[in-house]
Amino acid sequence: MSFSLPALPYPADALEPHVSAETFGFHHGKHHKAYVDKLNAAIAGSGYEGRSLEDVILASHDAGDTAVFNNAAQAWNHTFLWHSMAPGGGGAPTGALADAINDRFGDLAGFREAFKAAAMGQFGSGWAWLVRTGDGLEIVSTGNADSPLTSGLAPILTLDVWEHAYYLDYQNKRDAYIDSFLDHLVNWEFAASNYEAARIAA
Ligand code: MN3
Repeated sequence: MSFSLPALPYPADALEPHVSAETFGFHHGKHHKAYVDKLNAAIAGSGYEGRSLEDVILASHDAGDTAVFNNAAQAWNHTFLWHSMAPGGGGAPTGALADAINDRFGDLAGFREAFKAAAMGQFGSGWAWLVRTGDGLEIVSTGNADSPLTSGLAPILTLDVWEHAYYLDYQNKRDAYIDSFLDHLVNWEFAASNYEAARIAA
């Protein structure tokens, strides 16, 4: 049994003009697909076959199997990214997640500033994340394929800051891409469900 490329949770043009269908054609149809295909090739006939994607990420990280880890983590990160965005997204969180954001960052503007700083500050390729720690929220960035899962952190929300995520729509303007994500795309319902699941697990 092998991993398959999940469908986007919305049509490829649903996030226009903030993320174009052309970007999704490459980012989902080529990049994400390549991570899944390379992962399947790398684990064929190995002890990783038949395990969950999360298990493969953690086990390959522990074992130092870089090719398996990089493709497994990138497969997971991209699926999480698609769900971190939604048509008509942005706006403000509600409920327990909103309370936790206010506790940690003062207010939504404080969260926005800290998230943007992490996404801008990631040198080269990587990811910005809102994560649940043992007792609260934190913003972290990871390089290349790296995942908060290997640090025992529960992802709540992510943004891909590899150039392939934004170059067609924003060229070198990573700051404008991050602003679009925060203003128009964040899927706060997805974030709230991840926060609640992590709260129960903690
Ligand atoms: Mn990407």
